[in-house]
Amino acid sequence: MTDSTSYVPPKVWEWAEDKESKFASINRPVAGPTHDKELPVGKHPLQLYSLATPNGVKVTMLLEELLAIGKEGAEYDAWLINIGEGDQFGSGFVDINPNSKIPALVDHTTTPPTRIFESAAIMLCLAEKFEAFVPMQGPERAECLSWLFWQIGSAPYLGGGFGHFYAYAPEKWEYPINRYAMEIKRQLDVLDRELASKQFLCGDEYNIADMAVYSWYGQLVVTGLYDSKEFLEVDSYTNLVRWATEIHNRPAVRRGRKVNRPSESGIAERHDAGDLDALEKK
Ligand SMILES: N[C@@H](CCC(=O)N[C@@H](CS)C(=O)NCC(=O)O)C(=O)O
Repeated sequence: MTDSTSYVPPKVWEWAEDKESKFASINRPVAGPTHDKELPVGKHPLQLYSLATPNGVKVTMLLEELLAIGKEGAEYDAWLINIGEGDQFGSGFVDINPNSKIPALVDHTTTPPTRIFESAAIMLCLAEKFEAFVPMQGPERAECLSWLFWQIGSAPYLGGGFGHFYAYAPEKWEYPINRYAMEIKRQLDVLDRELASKQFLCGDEYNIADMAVYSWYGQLVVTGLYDSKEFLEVDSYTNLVRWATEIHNRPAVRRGRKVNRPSESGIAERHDAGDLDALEKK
């Protein structure tokens, strides 16, 4: 075990602003807006404000899957919220998500428009609205919601825990890396055992639980989030890799991953199916 520092917590915690940290410009111990900024509104019924992180991609995957099966009401404008620049603290965004995290969606088919925040809430509301990718009743629905909520409870250990200490913290500390690597390998084993006998998490039908879990754990084993494929020996979870690869290669999933991704492999904003078609032709 590496040496720990001799840090003794003070009686009352104080915010020591760390200007060096990768997240210095966005980490703060209070909520609420930092500046006035209205959100843009496009022409479609659904307005998404997001970024192509695993939490953001879940929603664009679902929207692209809905469009792929002909649900025209799922047409959407996707606006970029650059969390590195602090866009999540603009007054308009805080109005639709007081928690200042992407993704957030506004459904303009209701009067007044309905705001939805938290990725799983957005997925469930959309799947129910379009009666697709969620079983509407019975044990199948219970199983789907169980895995959907499992993802929301588990992924902070992967991103905020393992990913933070393995990839982003200013130094490599053995204690937190061990603690979170152990938990992530346990979670990967949970999924691998479950997928040994099933095509998808809930059986034969692909649904929002697969999309949500894929966006974190599937991307981890296929593309290697945090450059950790070797460290976590992700290839040893063969059932998980088989399931993740199948989802990764779905056309709608490929499209969804590119939305709100300001880079050569993606588009910063999406206002029309043609925006993604043009990118695929490049
Ligand atoms: N439980 C939330 C988590 C959302 C979340 O953590 N979003 C991150 C990006 S992946 C974010 O917006 N971070 C900005 C910040 O923390 O200021 C969900 O599933 O929607």
